[in-house]
Amino acid sequence: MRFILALVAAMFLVACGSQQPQPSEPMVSGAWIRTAPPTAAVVAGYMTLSNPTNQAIKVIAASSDRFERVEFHHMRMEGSTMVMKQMESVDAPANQKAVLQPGEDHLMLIGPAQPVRTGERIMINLTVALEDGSEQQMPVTFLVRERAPQ
Ligand SMILES: [Cu+2]
Repeated sequence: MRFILALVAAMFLVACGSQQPQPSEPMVSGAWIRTAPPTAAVVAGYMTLSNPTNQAIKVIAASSDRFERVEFHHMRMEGSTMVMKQMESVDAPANQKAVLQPGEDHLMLIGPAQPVRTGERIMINLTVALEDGSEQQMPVTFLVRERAPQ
């Protein structure tokens, strides 16, 4: 009896698996913007860009109605000082991820039209360049929150 149940469970898993194929498109998950004081001139955005394809992809531009400008920044310690440097793109090699997270790479969202508020959802449009030279637009909803999603 136990064996039959296990077999049924296995068949069920197989059936579910075939209905939900692996994502074959680049995808963004866990997109969020850190809550900032109303006077903040810049805020930071974070996300994970998954690239399940066999070609490298790069986010080469980002824009949003809510901000004057969106840049890609890399953050690191120089001695005891935290230094931010602008990056040309966010790169996800074939079958890998690009992770933007606090203390490291991030989207620098410059000049908010209005202050960002906890719980608010903000759309940022990413321009993704594929290895073959084609580009695609990827609109991503960022959730404004106080800390990183678990
Ligand atoms: Cu920055």
